[in-house]
Amino acid sequence: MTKRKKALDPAVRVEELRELIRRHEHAYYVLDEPEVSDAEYDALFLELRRIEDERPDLLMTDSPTQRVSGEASDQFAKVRHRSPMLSLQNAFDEAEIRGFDKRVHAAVGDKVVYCAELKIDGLAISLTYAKGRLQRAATRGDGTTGEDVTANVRTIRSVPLSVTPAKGLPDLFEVRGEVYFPIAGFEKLNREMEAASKPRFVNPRNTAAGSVRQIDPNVTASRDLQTFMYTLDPAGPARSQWDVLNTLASMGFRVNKNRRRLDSIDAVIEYHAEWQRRRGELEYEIDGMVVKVDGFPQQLELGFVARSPRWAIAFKYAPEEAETEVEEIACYVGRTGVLTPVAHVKPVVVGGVTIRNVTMHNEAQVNEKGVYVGARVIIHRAGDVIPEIVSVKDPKPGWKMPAKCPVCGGEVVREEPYIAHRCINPFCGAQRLERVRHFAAVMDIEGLGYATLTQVIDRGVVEDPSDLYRLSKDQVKELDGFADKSAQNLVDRIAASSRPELGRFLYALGIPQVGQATAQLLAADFGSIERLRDASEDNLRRVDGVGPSMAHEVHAYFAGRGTELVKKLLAAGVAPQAAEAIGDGPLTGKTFVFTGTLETMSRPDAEALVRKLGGKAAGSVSAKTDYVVAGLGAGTKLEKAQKLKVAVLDEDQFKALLPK
Ligand code: 0OX
Repeated sequence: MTKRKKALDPAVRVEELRELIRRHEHAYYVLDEPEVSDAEYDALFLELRRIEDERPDLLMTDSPTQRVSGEASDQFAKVRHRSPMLSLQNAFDEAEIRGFDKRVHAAVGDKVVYCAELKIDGLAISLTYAKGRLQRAATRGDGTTGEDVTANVRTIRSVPLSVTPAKGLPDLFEVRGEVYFPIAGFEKLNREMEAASKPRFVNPRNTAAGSVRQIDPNVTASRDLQTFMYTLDPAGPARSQWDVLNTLASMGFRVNKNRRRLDSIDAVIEYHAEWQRRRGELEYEIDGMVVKVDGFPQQLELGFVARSPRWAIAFKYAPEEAETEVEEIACYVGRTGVLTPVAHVKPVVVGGVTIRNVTMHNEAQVNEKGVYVGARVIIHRAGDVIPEIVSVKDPKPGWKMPAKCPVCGGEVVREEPYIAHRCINPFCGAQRLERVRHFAAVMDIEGLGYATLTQVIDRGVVEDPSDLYRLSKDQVKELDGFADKSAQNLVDRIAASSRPELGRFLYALGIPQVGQATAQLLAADFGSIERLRDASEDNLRRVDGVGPSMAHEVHAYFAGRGTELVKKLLAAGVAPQAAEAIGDGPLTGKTFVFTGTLETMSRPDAEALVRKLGGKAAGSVSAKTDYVVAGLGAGTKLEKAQKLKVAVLDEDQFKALLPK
């Protein structure tokens, strides 16, 4: 029956299809809640395009098929904004935001409600609608005059090409907001650039701006840009900023859901701090919070200074990117002898922290980025993430790892197929120091930092971790920074660590490729250090979660230096406690992987809990994983879980699985 209707009345069917497609695009791109599968959507789209091809008379510019038009102007026309696009004053700390609040109260009296929005680090755009149709999209430009980027902005799927204006809006109205590049899309684009040996894009903001100013709208369309809208002019039925946001959402614009109406500056400060902590969860970058006096009557009373409203302020977060200069590229030697290049840079504040050193992975990475001494570089650091050089002003490849170990002068080799360069001298002082430091850190021996370890190693009193247990109070007392009591305390703390759980002990040994999770698996499976030491490679390989190369490394470790070290540790009184065999419990048979930071417990504690309850805690996500528990800042493991369709739990859902 539908078929006949289609055939008989294309004009009706075209409208029906457009309506359906618009609804699905809104659900998908604006609400993030698709109602139909991609295939169903594609079928509708194709049907519409076929009819329009056959009946050009039915074609309309606001049809969903018309996001990319064939034509592109090679220059953007200048357009004058109907009213200037405002800029915002900034507050960089609590004192400044309190100053803003004081000024607001002084002008409008006691009762003020603020509308707090995340400040999207994108580029501002203006959309003009005439009789409900998108007529023009323009960049901010200098605030008075921008560029006409209509052809490009039309390709952004969350920008409605036509809308039903809210009651009370005139024929012509304007919507303003932000265009941004979602972080995942940005990273994907950079992976594609790298694969094509092209330079990476520096950051999502610049890339979004570049994408909107493309000559060819097809390029813009391929970039999957997104939007959040926040201004409606005139405001129609709205009486406050809060109303504006709701009105925009009801007309089909994409509006950020992370917004709040707050009745005190203390609440604003708290909300700002909350998003400073949580900013890593977002799929876009924010550089602060925009705090707006909510009510229009009060906004009117406050008015403007120059181009900035006195009723709004950007309450900023510390910038996450900064430019500086590379002064030296040094190499650090780790406990397995791997050399890691570190760029020493002119100190610069990024994300609120002073950065002096930026670690790179290996020689290949230094050269892919083109880092050299004297290079101007952009450094990025977000939240707790390790700082990284994201781009180099005038990149030059050609940096080389030293041929000799910078610490012991030993030979440096690169063993194919590994990318890393290693110092192969087992007596290298740096490796020794790092091995002992790793052991002390894993065994939780407080007060054994680099300063103390360097001294005991330089004096030759400590050669390997077992020597720690032979240190006397008198030997420690001789070291810088120790007196009688503190020396005794350190000796006591070392002695107190001598009955470690087997898994912790294995991890502390520093066996190549054996991280915390693998160490626990091995401990649970073999139950004693002796059984593990004597295990064959085949026997190791059969442990769930231990791959062939790991099994090889463990076996090689005990065939080499490992057995001797373990013997010395046992002789020095260290007695690893047999791990509790994985027993029965509420989590028996379930494998968990933790990623990101949990709020109420540490990751090792959460893993220990899983094991105690009969489950397994693994280090990486595979088809065998039952649950991925995602904390704050969860990254690639979460992506992998989604790809493999593994159940993802947040911290509360994880805790709900535990016995009360
Ligand atoms: C943003 C953002 C920028 C409009 C009128 C005064 C301030 N980057 O997310 N600007 C505004 O508001 C302007 N709100 C925002 N959320």
